[in-house]
Amino acid sequence: MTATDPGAPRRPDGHPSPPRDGIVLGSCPLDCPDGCSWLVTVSDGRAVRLRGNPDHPFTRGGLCRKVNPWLTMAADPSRILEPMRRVAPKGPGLPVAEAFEPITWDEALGELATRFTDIIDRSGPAAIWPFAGTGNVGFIQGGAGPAGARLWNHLGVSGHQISICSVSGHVGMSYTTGSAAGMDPEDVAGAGTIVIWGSNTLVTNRHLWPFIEGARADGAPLIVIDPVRTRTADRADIHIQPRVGTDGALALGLARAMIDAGVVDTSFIAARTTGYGEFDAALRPWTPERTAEVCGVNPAVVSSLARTLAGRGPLAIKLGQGMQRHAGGGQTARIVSCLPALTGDYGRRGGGLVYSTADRYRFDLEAAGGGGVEGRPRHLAMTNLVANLTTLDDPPVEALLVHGANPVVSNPDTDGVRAALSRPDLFTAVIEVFPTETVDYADLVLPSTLQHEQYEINDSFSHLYVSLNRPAVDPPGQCLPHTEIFRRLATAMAIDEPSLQASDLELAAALLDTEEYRSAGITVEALEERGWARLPSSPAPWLPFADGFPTPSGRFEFASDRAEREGHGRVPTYRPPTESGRVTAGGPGGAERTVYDLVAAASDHHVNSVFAGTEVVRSRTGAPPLRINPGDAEREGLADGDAVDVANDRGRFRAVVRLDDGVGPRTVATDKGWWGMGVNATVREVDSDMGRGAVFHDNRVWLEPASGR
Ligand SMILES: Nc1nc2c(c(=O)[nH]1)N[C@H]1C(S)=C(S)[C@@H](COP(=O)(O)OP(=O)(O)OC[C@H]3O[C@@H](n4cnc5c(=O)[nH]c(N)nc54)[C@H](O)[C@@H]3O)O[C@H]1N2
Ligand SMILES: Nc1nc2c(c(=O)[nH]1)N[C@H]1C(S)=C(S)[C@@H](COP(=O)(O)OP(=O)(O)OC[C@H]3O[C@@H](n4cnc5c(=O)[nH]c(N)nc54)[C@H](O)[C@@H]3O)O[C@H]1N2
Ligand code: SF4
Ligand SMILES: [Mo]
Repeated sequence: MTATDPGAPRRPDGHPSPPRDGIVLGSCPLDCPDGCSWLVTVSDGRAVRLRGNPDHPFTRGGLCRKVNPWLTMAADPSRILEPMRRVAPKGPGLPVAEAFEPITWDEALGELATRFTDIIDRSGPAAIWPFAGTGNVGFIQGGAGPAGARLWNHLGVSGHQISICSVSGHVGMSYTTGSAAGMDPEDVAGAGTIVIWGSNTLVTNRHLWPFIEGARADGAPLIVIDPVRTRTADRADIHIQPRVGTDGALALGLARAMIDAGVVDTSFIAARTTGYGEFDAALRPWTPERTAEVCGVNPAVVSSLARTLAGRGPLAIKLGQGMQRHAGGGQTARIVSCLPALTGDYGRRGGGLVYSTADRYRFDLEAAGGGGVEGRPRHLAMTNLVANLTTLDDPPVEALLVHGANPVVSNPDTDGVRAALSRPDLFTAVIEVFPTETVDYADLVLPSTLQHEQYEINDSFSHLYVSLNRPAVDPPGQCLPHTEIFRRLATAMAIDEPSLQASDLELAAALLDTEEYRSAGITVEALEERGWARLPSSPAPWLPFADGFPTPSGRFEFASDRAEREGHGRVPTYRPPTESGRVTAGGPGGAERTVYDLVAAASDHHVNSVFAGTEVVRSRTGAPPLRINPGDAEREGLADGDAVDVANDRGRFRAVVRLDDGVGPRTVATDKGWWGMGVNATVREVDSDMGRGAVFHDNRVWLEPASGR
């Protein structure tokens, strides 16, 4: 690999300029479990090729169709290349060139500094809300890590909780196993039976697939539980299609059926778990018949699936993020996590649960972020954007600094988000790469670098390696990395605090400055050389619960005192979807209309809304689809290719009908992340049961032929 020349010219962010020719090691920063390691080929100072790292044990060479055209998308003609100030009213409709005027960095940061200083003097720092999303989940530039954290801690602004993705499942599992990291995903290759539960793994976690196929080659059956026959479900040996949001009931029914069939591991249960008797008692009402009725499946399916799960060990369950985006999402994850405890597979290699390995990384976030967030005046959840902007006082939010987030597309309640961002007394600065629908509401736009132009440390939530990404090329136009924007903002605010000027390398070194990383020799220098390293917290073979569970009792907790104290019951319980029972809704003119469960999950073409407005993606995607089963379409008088308005009493969006017999009855499916679609206009801004997660797939809609408007 090409080494950095210490005498090379410096970039605006203080890094030595990258070599003009060679191969530079990096990593994908997107919010995708796979956390790929990549190689950028640089020729004459230009990035000419991006490919997966063949030496990385999880990436194994290929990237994915979303990211393969990265370099072309990064050079899209719509890329924002200079700071801009609004000159037209906020809202959609105007091209960037008419809505904004270009300004210099000094002008932009001068204006931002004046605004922040005035707000702090008038209302206190809590009136400023740094709103970070998952556009880049790295630990230096990304929302997940300390981008800006030193400045925010110094100022004491409102804290920000990234609650939009997977928090409900994390909290749910914290009551049973004590950790969302249930096994090494690579060990799925040794599983005896595999369940993919509410995840479109082939599309959303494709680098796990070879490990799944490895187990299948040795005879492991693959069961997929999803209300939609996705590409992943299509490859399964058994596909179970429960009603949307009823997985908690299904898991309780399966648990009871396993116990009744006498196929549970009684010695594991006695030696390693607590609260089994209470759990068993709570399961009694969940007969196969009742379970089947709630979930809309055949009772025989429940009994036979229970036997299959306990049949050929060890049992590995890949739990999707999608299935916890429901009112009862936390409880569902909690219940499903009980199944490998019943089969005694948490102690066995190849068994357990795959959800997220993120908490194995154990970076020193406090050192890198200049302290913890405890000192912040309040903590605002990303998923409560509308409520936080419209109901908070003492003080109200007066300024938003958005980065790596696109709330007009990604947050629930699109109409509410638009109205809240239009508040005349709200100042909004957006650090972006592209002119998103959120940029339509920005007062100031600051141009950001992309991963191959910046320095970054990355984790993954599906493997156990840390990655370091070196800048391969200089930034285009006037784009700057987040870190440099925050350093310059501190200077513009006349804050004389040396730690706010720390370089990216110093921030990286601070993250890795723990006993665990030091003693394993994992330093910035070592990572710059190789690009990635196995986590010292989890050396292979990694059996997370071999020495006990990180719960208060040290055992797997079927019953939990802490869950009871925190209002979630001692034993897991089923919480039905928010809108269950609503089979018709009042349409226009008071007419009763059939309602459908709407699932808007990952698209094959983009990760959330990142790059979704580029020419490459637009040329591949056409119009947003609404997939519906032919029987339901016929009843609605809809044919393939018809435009349809999808609506409920919260909002509406337009899509094109795609007949798909893999979509269950009274269910419709589309994708998240489309630009200009507005699917989340129909989603409620309401907290799930645990961790303030969103309820994207807990949503009922009716259909109207688009010609009706
Ligand atoms: N290609 C691509 N990959 C991605 C992403 C992307 O946008 N595009 N996004 C990334 C991100 S941010 C995340 S968090 C992950 C998420 O990836 P996944 O964990 O796969 O989650 P989703 O895509 O939300 O939904 C997965 C599946 O859950 C199903 N589902 C919905 N409701 C229910 C239910 O009630 N029960 C059951 N059993 N299934 C249900 C949907 O039909 C869908 O097939 O993927 C990441 N990877
Ligand atoms: N209906 C429905 N809605 C969903 C979901 C669902 O399943 N269904 N899933 C939810 C999930 S799992 C998630 S994680 C959220 C994601 O929601 P958000 O956190 O809002 O993430 P994105 O929509 O991907 O927007 C990220 C923005 O970051 C920008 N960006 C990318 N890289 C960089 C960078 O390096 N620097 C800067 N400054 N900007 C960058 C992109 O251009 C993009 O506009 O969406 C949620 N929304
Ligand atoms: S989006 Fe996921 S699969 Fe694609 S390159 Fe990035 S980490 Fe790998
Ligand atoms: Mo996510």
